[in-house]
Amino acid sequence: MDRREFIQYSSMMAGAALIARVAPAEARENHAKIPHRPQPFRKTAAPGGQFAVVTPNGSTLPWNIVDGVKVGHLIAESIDHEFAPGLRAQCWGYNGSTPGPTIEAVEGDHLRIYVSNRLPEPTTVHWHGVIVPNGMDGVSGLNQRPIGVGETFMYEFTVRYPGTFMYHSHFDEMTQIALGMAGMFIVHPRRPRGPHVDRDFVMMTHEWRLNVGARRPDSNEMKDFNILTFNSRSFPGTDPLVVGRGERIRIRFGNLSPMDHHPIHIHGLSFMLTATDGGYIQKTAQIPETTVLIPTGSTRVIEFVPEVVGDWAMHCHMTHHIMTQMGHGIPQMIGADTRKLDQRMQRIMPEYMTMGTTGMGGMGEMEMPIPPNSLPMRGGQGPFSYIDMGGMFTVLKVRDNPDAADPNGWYKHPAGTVVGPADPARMQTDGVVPPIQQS
Ligand SMILES: [Cu+2]
Repeated sequence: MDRREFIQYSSMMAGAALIARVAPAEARENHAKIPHRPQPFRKTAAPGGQFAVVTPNGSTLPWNIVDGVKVGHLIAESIDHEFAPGLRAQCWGYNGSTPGPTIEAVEGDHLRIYVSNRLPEPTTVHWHGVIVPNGMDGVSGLNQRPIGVGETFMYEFTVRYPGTFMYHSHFDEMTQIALGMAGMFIVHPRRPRGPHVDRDFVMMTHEWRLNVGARRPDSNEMKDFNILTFNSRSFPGTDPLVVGRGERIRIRFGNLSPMDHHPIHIHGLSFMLTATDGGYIQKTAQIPETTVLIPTGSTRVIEFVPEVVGDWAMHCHMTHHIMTQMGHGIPQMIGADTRKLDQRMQRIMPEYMTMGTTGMGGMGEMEMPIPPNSLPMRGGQGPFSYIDMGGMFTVLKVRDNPDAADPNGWYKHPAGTVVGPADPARMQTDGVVPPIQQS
């Protein structure tokens, strides 16, 4: 870091220390408890007792049945979207949300989907992975003329194959997808395949660039994304997934991020990769994993039976994808000797202390003031202390009685099952000598 940047950084931190002293209450407000909405009660949605999919933080497109045809209506429009409490932006989506409502159908259904365009520019909808007549595929210029501002087009097709698909704009893709014009498209098989699944979740991953203070994500960004989301929500704004021990759980991931793939890791279990947007994987070819890579423009379906109750982390394993806005572009300070600087600064600001010299842990929870409409660098409050992950992070809550469980509640550990400071007497018995602390 050059001298000018260093002074800039230090004064930013100094300013932070100063304001933190003045307004701790407001700062705390930004880390307020997140009200998690309960997941809708499971209902069967397809033949063979197949349960409806649940889109955490999202919804499912309602159908009108007209002469045996499932009729739906997507409205492409600008929306005021909340990524997490404290951060809103003007995004584009469908029917008031991003991702748009999950489309859920059954193999063989005949669908008629109206698309109305309330955006300031044309649009189309492409049914990603769904095999449709060529003129219904939605690629602007290639398969249709774009849907003009204020127009409504009618897509109509039969869903011939079951699977986990997506839908998204195929006009001005870079802008419209980056602003949130995407959704999941699930087709249940007419006859259930494989073991019966008790809960079926839909999680769309996405990435955004939202400059601090801006009201609209920057759709021109190519590589430096600072809001990472499951179903367009960033932790601590993500709903947890509440499941039962011994139940068979399916999670269908999709990725329409502009540029990045997301390796999604789940703690406390291993799962099988059972399908992609190209179809089902033969049982003998399924792969056991604890992390599944969701390439952009793809879906990946996993199934598992959790054996161990508890609160298990589920997150993208790219460490910059579990950070939020304020965690980027900060100079490396670890090991810097700032005593002289601190002394000088303290003459004018007695509380001044340069931060980050021992690492960045806990910085998300410090009562540093953050600009209005922004997220701290990471994290949210956990049952023990601050959770140092934000962004593409949520919690899989495995319970013995999931339907009665409080989605806001944390797992209550049986006595003696939580790690803590070692007993010196036991250490001595075990021959463990504590290292001398370096200062
Ligand atoms: Cu990621």
